[in-house]
Amino acid sequence: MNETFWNGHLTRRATGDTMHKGELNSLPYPDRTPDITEAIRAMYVDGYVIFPGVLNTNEVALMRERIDAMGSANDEDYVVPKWCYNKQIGSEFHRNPDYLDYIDRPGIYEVADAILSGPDTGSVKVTFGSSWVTGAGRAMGLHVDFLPVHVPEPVQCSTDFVMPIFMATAHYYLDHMIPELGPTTIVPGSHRAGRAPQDETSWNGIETQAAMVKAGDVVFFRSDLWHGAWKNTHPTRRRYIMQVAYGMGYMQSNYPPMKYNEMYTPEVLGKATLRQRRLLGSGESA
Ligand SMILES: O=C(O)CCC(=O)C(=O)O
Ligand SMILES: [Fe+2]
Repeated sequence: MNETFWNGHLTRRATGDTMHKGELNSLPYPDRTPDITEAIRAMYVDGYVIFPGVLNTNEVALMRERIDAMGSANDEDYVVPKWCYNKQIGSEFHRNPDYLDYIDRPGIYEVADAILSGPDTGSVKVTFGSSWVTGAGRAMGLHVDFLPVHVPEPVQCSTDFVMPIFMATAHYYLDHMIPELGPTTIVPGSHRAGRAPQDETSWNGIETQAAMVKAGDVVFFRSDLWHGAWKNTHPTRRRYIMQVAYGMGYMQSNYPPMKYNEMYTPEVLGKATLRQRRLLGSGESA
């Protein structure tokens, strides 16, 4: 057998079959908004935290309207043959001021800042975002989004090791989740595997569980946590989410950073606060 050189960087986000089968249990649902310290702790212990009721009913309706207005007016354009309805629109933070409403929500922003900013690695920034509507047939096996360093499990699980968080994503849910709508699935604590899932749906005896959230809730999770999505089997309804991904300052964003403000519309430049400008990569100090 050939010895192949591996430079240690992430190779695959998942390998083999990582789709949970059989019954699906729900993650514990919080009875209140976590305070910032609790939420930060949860990001290191569980790898995720649920913020209930981030958007109120009107804001949920507005976000759904905004998503419906995006992209092609022809719904058929998003029907992928032999798969599902899949409308995913990348967030144009530099063009559309509406996105500013969702990048620095109180509570979530402070947690993102605490886990991702560093004195020498730069302050937290928004790296990408998307609005995503998915219909019947859509499912996603467990995977990691980003894991820059594979860390052997015994090291990860030793009490004095802290794996930094390099990226974390906030999912805004715009439906009252039921299994048929394909909730996001999570294996709590699985970031401590230190690797991507391989033909498995549990870690350390902990099974895949569903985020049975309500419309307006946010799930914030680190990018090395094993997660996916349960299959949407609803005959008519589609699931609406908006993603806002945050990264450490060093990371590149997939939209033009605000230091190139000539690429920004006057509407975004006129509306953004200092905190929002920094999240969009203006390079200004606080
Ligand atoms: O749709 C979901 O609930 C999960 C999506 C996801 O994990 C991804 O796009 O990487
Ligand atoms: Fe993912």
